[in-house]
Amino acid sequence: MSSDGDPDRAEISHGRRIFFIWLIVAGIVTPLVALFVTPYLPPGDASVQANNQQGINAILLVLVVPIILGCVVYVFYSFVLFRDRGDGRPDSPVLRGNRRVTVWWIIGTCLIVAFVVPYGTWQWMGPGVGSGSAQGPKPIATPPGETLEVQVIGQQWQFTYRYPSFGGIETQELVIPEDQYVELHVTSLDVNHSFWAVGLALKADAVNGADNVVFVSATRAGEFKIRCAELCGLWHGEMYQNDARVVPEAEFQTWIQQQTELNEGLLAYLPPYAHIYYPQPFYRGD
Ligand SMILES: [Cu+2]
Repeated sequence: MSSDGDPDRAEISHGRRIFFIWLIVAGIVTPLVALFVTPYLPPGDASVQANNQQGINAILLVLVVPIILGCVVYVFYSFVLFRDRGDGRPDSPVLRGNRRVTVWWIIGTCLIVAFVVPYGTWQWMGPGVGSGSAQGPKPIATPPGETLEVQVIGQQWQFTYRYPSFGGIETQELVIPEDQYVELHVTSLDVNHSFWAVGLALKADAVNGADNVVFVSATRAGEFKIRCAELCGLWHGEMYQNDARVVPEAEFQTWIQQQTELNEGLLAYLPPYAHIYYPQPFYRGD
């Protein structure tokens, strides 16, 4: 019996051909993606955390490209060879209960998961200081050395910032020094907001009564954007700041000095610095 007449053999030879086509295509495309696409992945390299996340995105992309190509090669192969030729014959060998395919499928997915889980856990909890996501009030991954504490207060509909090491002053603008670990304590005065500085790879829920800590070390001076990433009411869309700044240490000292002077008359009206605030019930409807 020829291989055409034996469905098992036909299956195997199609499988081999698909495998070799995939091997060639993936062998060419994957290195090209790794070389020319991954350097341009978000969120860039404006902070240690952004750099870290870009590395994670690069690895995941390089992992997924051969998988996607496997699907694409299979589909195109089927379009060409398994189309209905109108001669009444079955259009392809039936693939049902194929142990070899099943076993390789299970081994392949297990290997990927066995790599991704420890890798992700390491990136999250390892000494590389997490990946820029918020960790609640007691962070597991903490950065090396001294940190500058800055509080982010979400409120309808803006973010304000307090600097406890400078008398707890409150500012409208977020300015942080470059090359220094900043410990952001994110909270809210009212509804849920989400503090999102995409360029620095930071995202933290701002929740009333909660102190959500996230660390960042900006690698170069420049401006970055802040958005509220949680629908928080009528003017949610207005909760953005296009010119939050990373500045050199000396410039930061000058700026914080100016802010301290601006705060002189204001400090008496501010509540003492705390990690959470509750709105006072000035009025409660009956
Ligand atoms: Cu908001």
